[in-house]
Amino acid sequence: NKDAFSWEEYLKETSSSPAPPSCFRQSRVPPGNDFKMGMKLEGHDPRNSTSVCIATVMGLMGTRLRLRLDGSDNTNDFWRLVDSADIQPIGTCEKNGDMLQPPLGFRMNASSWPMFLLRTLSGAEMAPATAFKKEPCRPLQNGFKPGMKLEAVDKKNPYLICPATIGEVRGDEIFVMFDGWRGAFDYWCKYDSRDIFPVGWCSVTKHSLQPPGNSVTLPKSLQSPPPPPPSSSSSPAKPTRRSMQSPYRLSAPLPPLPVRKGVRG
Ligand code: MLY
Repeated sequence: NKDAFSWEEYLKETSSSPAPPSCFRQSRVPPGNDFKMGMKLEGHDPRNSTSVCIATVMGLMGTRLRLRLDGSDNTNDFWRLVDSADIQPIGTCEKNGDMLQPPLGFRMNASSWPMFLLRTLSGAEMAPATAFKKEPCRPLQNGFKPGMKLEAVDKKNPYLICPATIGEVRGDEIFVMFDGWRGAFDYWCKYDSRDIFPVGWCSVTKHSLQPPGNSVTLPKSLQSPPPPPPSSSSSPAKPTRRSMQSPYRLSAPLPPLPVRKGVRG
């Protein structure tokens, strides 16, 4: 398919290089995805990470699972890798002497949780222990350099993985910039984030890869600098409105956009 995005051509076109696979906290050989639709497992509530809840597999893509917490609504689905430390087989929690918790926003009265749990688990298809893969070790140090290309989860649309570029490196943090989106989706994260992948990951794991957006990447002289990385000294405050805006807002009107060869409508 000649219209499909090709890293090989794109790297040439942008005279750039991929970040070496050793930079990522991902297995060199991606794990297989042995989960099936509807299987149940235990997972940390993304909105309340100390509590372990029952989750159901609502979708599968590449090495990722689309999960929904049982007793929650359908608007808070989230994605996890099959080798994520956030998920485990049903029974793990109890084996550790802990109790399964209702998800944040449990749609029933809290008093109905024990019965809900019983009904949810009886007759459920539980994901087998063999489907859960060991989380890879973190690389010993941050090996990323500005300009390196990668594939990254769009945190605002987490079902999407997109071509991206390292914009800046500061200590353990990297600034991930989404190619062709003028900064609107960029974010800081740790170098060992599970949401970033080496070039070619999607193709190897059969995950869809979004093509770059069709906004031109501004020359450095027209960009405002990325916001500072979240400081580790300050309390983990919830993001402010300002920090959720694009860090690449322009102070001057945009020059006319040259159109890249082979751009999609
Ligand atoms: N249509 C949505 C989704 C944009 C996705 C951007 N990602 C791929 C970086 C929008 O335009 O907001």
